[in-house]
Amino acid sequence: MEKIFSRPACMKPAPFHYCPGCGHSIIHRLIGELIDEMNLRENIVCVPPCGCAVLAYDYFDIDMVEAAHGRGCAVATGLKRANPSLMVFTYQGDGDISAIGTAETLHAANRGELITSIFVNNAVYGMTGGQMAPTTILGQKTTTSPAGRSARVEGYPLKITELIAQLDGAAYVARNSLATPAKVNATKKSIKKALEIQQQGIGFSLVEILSPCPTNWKVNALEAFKYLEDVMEKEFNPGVLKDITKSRKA
Ligand SMILES: Cc1ncc(C[n+]2csc(CCOP(=O)(O)OP(=O)(O)O)c2C)c(N)n1
Ligand code: SF4
Repeated sequence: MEKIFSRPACMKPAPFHYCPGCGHSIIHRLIGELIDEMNLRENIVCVPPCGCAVLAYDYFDIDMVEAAHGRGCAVATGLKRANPSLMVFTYQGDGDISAIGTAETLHAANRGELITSIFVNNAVYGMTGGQMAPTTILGQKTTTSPAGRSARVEGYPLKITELIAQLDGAAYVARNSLATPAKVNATKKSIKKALEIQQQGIGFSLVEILSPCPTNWKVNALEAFKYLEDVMEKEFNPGVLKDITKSRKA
C-alpha cells in the first residue's frame, strides 16, 4: 500500500502541547516538511523564542539554540557568523519580534545578516495569558486592553514587516496567512523562498505568518480561522513586500 502521509523525518514523535486550532502546530509541520524536502536536517539550526513555541526543541530533531526573549536575531547572527555554512533561522512571536526584540531584529535585517526569521503574528502575547501585543488590532480585546485597543490610548498596530522591507539589508520579506488550506500552501512556498535566499547568500529574509490563537482570542478554532481572514488579513495585507531577486531580474 502506498504511504501518502507521514510525520516529517526531522520531527520527533512527540504530541504538540499547543491548543487545538493553534497556528504554531501548522507552521511547525511546514518547516519540518521543508527541512526534509530541502535536505537541511544535518546543517540547520533553529533559534526558538520565548513564547508559546519555547518548547519547539521538543518537536524538531535538529540543532536548536534557545534565545532569551526577543534576542533571536542576535543569537542567530552569532551562529551564522561563527559558521557561515550553517543554515540558521529564528522562530519568533509578535511580542518577541516587535516589542522586546525590535532592536535586535531591525539591526540584523539592516546589516543584511544571512539568516531567516519566521515571524508568527497572532496579535497577542499567547504564552503569558493574552496580553496586548504591538500587533493587536484596533478594537481587539485583550487582558491588558479589556475595552478593546484604542489608537489614542494604546497606539496603532505595529507593522514591523513593512519596516523591515524598507531596510537595504533585507532581501526577501513576505507576509502569509494560515486562513485556508491554499493559504497554508502559499505560506510553505514563502518559507522555502526565504530559506533559498539564505542558501544563496543574498541577504536577510523574513516571513510573517498570520496565525490563529483561539484560546486568547476567546473563540473556537473555526471562528479563529474566520477572524484571521476577515480581520487580521485586512489589517496586515498578505503578499510579497520585497524580493530583490525579482527586482534584479526586472
Ligand atoms: C526578558 C523577558 N521578559 C518577559 C518574559 C515573559 N514572556 C514570555 S513569552 C512573552 C510574550 C510571548 O508572546 P509572543 O512573542 O507574541 O509569542 P506567543 O506566545 O504569542 O507565540 C513574554 C512577555 C520573558 N520570558 N523574558
Ligand atoms: S495560547 Fe494561543 S498561541 Fe499559545 S498554544 Fe494556545 S492557541 Fe497557540
